[in-house]
Amino acid sequence: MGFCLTFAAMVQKSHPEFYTAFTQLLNNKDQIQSDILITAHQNPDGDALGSALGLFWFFKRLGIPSSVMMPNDFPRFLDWMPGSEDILIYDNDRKRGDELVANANFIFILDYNDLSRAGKDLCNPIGSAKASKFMIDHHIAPSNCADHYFSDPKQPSTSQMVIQLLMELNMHQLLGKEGASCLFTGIITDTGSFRFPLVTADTFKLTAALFELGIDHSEIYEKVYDSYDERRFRMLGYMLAQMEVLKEAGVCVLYLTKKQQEKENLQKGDTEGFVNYGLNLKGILVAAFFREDTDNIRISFRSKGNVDMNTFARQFFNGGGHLNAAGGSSYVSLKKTLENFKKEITQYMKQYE
Ligand SMILES: [Mn+2]
Repeated sequence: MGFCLTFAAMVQKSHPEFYTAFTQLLNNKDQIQSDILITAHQNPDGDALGSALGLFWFFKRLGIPSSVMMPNDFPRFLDWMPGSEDILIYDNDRKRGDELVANANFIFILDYNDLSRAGKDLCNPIGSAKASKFMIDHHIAPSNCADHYFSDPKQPSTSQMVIQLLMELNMHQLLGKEGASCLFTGIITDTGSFRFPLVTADTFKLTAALFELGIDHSEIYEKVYDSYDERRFRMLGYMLAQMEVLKEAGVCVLYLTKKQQEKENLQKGDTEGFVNYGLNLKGILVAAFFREDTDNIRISFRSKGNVDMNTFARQFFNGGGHLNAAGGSSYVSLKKTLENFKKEITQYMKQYE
């Protein structure tokens, strides 16, 4: 294909079953009767939206009808993404959503590894759907919920996996500027703009291909990162002013109370990325952000180096994720949750001393 990735794990070699099934789908495109349904995880982020819309533009230019559906709404700083205006939000139109799931012959499961991540209401319809399911995902330990797997936790984003797959097929040109812009957004948001450890030479080679498709990277960065509204900026102020630092353990504790969020009329997605500020402090290996919700506390964990937040989140906070980025939840008060966290993390960090 005139293009050489550094790893031996080309999709065709590493996931031959998926590659064959995907190729067959494309070869038989004229027989596809109903929209291919493209889904991603609840509380969709840049990679969920980016990978889904990237695939959508590819199918569109190939003449395959497809629909993108998200379990719930996505943050406003992503609403410029080409195609985002046509995304069906399951929470807003369940009837249409159920129809799409029931009628689909193919469902794509993007950026999630277990149907529960599609939310408690959407996971059952997808699970019992007759469609053949294709998973493209980079989370650890996928559950047995798809028919075809392209699952690789060494990949820094699902969007990178999509561009890799299409390049191997030498069909990535079909993405156009629109699809390429979506995939670029997924790559930068999931890699902290190319700084996280899973980024490799391949990330840059595949990103170069997106540049060749005409993306305006500066404009995309501005849209994604210089997009705070006043509400979000003030919220950040509250959070930073009340942060706690456990110097010895190298941990930064961030939180927002429900009251504070209500005062600024916080919207879903307004705190996206807040947890990362904790890692900007010198000497900090772990940042944790606690957001008090109506009936639980939503938690994000970030870490540096080999500090394993996936295991920590699983063990203590009903969650999981990646080594350096995980999430969880707590069902006791914020005060008690913070106390529990400080106690457990202080103990947990001793293994890294
Ligand atoms: Mn992702």
